[in-house]
Amino acid sequence: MRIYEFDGGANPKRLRAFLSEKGILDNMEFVRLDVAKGENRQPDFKRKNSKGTLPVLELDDGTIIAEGVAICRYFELIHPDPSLMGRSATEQAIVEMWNRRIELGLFRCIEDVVRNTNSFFKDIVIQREEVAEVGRKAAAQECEWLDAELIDRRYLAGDRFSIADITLGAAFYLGLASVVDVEAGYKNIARWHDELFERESFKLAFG
Ligand SMILES: N[C@@H](CCC(=O)N[C@@H](CS)C(=O)NCC(=O)O)C(=O)O
Repeated sequence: MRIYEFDGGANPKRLRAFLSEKGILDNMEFVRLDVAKGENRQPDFKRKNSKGTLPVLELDDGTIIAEGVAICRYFELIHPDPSLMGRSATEQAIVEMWNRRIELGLFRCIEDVVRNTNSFFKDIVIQREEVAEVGRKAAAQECEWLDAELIDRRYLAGDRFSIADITLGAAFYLGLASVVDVEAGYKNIARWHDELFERESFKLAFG
C-alpha cells in the first residue's frame, strides 16, 4: 500500500502522527506530490482522487481512500491497538464528537486564516482578508470554549489519548499559536499543548 502526501500539509501530518502512534509509520510507502507545482491537480492524480486533496491511501488492489479521517478509520480497523478512535459504541461516539468539534471548529478557523494570508496559497485559492479576519475571531471564540472544557481533562475525549488530540496537534502545526496567543490567554490549552508535544508522534509529525 502507498500513501500520497504533501510535505508540509497539516492533513498528511495528522495521518503521519496517527500511524506513528499505531507503530506502523515505517511500514508505509510514501509518495510526495508538489502542491506548489500543482502535481495533485494533474489528470493522473485526479483519476485517483478527483478532489486533488492529500493524503490519499492506495491499497495493493488499487482501491483509493481519500480524506484523512477515513484513512485513519481504515488503519484503526486493521491495527486496533492502541485504540485511537474508541472501542465501545460510547467511546467511539465520544471520540468522533471531539474529533469533529476540533476539525470543523478550530482547525477550520486556522485553515481559513492560513489559506487567505499565506503567500504559498496565492496562486492556489482566491485570498480574501475578510475571511481571514472572521477565522481569527472565530478561533479566539473556539479557544475560549475549549479552554473551559479542558479544565479537568487531560485529553480531549476524556482520560484516553485519541485522534481528536492529533487533530488539535495538527491545528497547532498549521499555526494556531500564531493566530491566537494560547500561552497568554488559555492556560488549559497551553498545558495540553506542553504535555502532548512531548509525545514522539507529535515531535515526528508536527515538530
Ligand atoms: N478534508 C480533507 C482535506 C485535505 C486537504 O485539504 N489537504 C491539503 C493539504 S493539507 C491539500 O491537499 N491541499 C492541496 C489542494 O487543495 O490543492 C482531508 O481531511 O483529507
